[in-house]
Amino acid sequence: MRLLRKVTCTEMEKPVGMNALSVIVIGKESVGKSQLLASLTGCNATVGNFRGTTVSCDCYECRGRTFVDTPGILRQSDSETTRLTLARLHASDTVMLVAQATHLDDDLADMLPLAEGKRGIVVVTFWDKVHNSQHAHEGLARLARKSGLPILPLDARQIDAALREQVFAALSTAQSFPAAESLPRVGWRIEPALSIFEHRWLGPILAIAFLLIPAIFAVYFANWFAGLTDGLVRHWLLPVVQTIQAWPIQIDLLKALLVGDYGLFTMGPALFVWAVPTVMLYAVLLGAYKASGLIDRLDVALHPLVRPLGLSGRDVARVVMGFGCNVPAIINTRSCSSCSRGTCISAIAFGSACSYQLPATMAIFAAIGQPSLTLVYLAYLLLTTCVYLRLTSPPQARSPLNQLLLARRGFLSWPRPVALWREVRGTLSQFFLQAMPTFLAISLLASLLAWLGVLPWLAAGVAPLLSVFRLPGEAALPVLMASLRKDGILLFLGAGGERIIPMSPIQTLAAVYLASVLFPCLVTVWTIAREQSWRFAGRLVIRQAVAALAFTIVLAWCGYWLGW
Ligand SMILES: Nc1nc2c(ncn2[C@@H]2O[C@H](COP(=O)(O)OP(=O)(O)OP(=O)(O)O)[C@@H](O)[C@H]2O)c(=O)[nH]1
Ligand SMILES: [Mg+2]
Repeated sequence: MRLLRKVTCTEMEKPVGMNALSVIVIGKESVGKSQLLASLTGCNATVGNFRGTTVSCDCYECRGRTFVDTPGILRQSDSETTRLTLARLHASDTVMLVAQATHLDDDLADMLPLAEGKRGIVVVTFWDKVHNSQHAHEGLARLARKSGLPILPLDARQIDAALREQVFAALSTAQSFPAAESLPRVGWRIEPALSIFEHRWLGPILAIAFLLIPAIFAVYFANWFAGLTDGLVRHWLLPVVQTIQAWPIQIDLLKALLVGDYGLFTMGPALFVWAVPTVMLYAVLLGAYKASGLIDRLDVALHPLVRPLGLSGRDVARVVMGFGCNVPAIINTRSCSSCSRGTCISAIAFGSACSYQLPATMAIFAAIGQPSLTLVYLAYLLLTTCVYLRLTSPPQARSPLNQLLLARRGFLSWPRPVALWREVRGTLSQFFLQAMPTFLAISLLASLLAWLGVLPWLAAGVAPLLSVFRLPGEAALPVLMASLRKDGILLFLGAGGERIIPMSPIQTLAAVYLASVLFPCLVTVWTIAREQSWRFAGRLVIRQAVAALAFTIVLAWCGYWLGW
């Protein structure tokens, strides 16, 4: 089948309602809207067994129709995604209402009022979970008769040619949605089986263990991979670097940008040796959690633990996602409630040690012969992130009245390779297409600042202040560089990779901690400003810097008094 074309359809810029052949696909979270579109039309919609997988209205053209895939609606939520979907819905006329067969009465009662008066059809997904009994078919037939609507039960993952034709035919005979109260109820409700994650004590313990697995894997995998490839990559690049270094002095700036101390070829290998494998590993592991629906269970189990920090259980997955790359994680906060979204963004900016930050940190500790300091660093990062959130989150976000907003418990399933690949591809494309170009621009900016002498000049100004943290003045440059790009932490080793700043283990720990949390990297700041506002980003940066300075003083002096 011909692949459907994804068309630009950002936010509210295109009035969908003006196109008579446009179809808006709405439904609660995780009812299978994107899967339905993918199977129906061959498009690459983002599908995942994870609430809030679709975070923007995405449009696809197929057979002369424009399908608008929307983020799931959570009636009680004021999330950005729910607001976006409702606004889209009001601007459109043909609606494909997707309801989950297992909770058909609830879905219709909640969703029909939103579509009332518009024309459309009802697609009932997860039909495979309903016993294909005569009773079920009679229930649906009664519903179709009373409502006058085309109602199509199906398994959205398996749509054959005949079923596809039925759906398209139904769309061309779309009818007006009646009032929900006028419809009979089918009378069944099917809940997924309870799992160990619902156990009062074991649930949270297991959930924490599952969330730590990606970090532990990332630490070992990144170390192993870097050990294997670092020398090789630098060896391959050597002839290029030597050629550029031999260029005439007149193109000094270009040389600085490419092979200077902070140039693309000098620091670039770290990107491919450390960051890319870590991002990929996170994408695969989290993708498996998401595609199986496990992450939802983890969110529910962790909600009581993170609520006192101003986070909701739903936010935890985004914070973990930030360990791969902060950019997709921050974009994904769109489906957080507005009450906890700001706190979730703060948690990512402060506590999610991204794939540049964590491997660079590990490289420093490995170089001073203290690789186990990575665990101390992570423990202190976790502790201070919790304190920071507790102190800065709004009181209403910490209220015990804040219940976890989930329409229902999802079904667990083995992650199918195709679903896993979609997850991985989504994260990687956000990393390579959104984070990477900005990162490269920032790398060039950092080289330019270094070439102009601005960075060394600033570092010289900041150096004396570092005595407050018991750090040598030379640590100023890596700290400043890491404020622009997190792999700046590697400068504690010098450009050649050998350790040049003599510091004790506790000083190294304090220096690396300060460099990693003083400011979020520029790519993260830019993404936060785009998602929220420059004012929000500015306040977050100042707040984070104050907290980072205070936590570093505590670390440095406690370590000193304890004789570390
Ligand atoms: N068993 C079964 N699973 C389904 C069906 N439809 C979708 N799924 C699975 O349910 C999960 C959620 O599907 P999505 O298409 O991402 O749901 P969505 O409604 O787009 O979710 P959001 O965009 O997050 O609101 C995926 O793992 C799908 O493979 C179905 O008919 N039967
Ligand atoms: Mg979706």
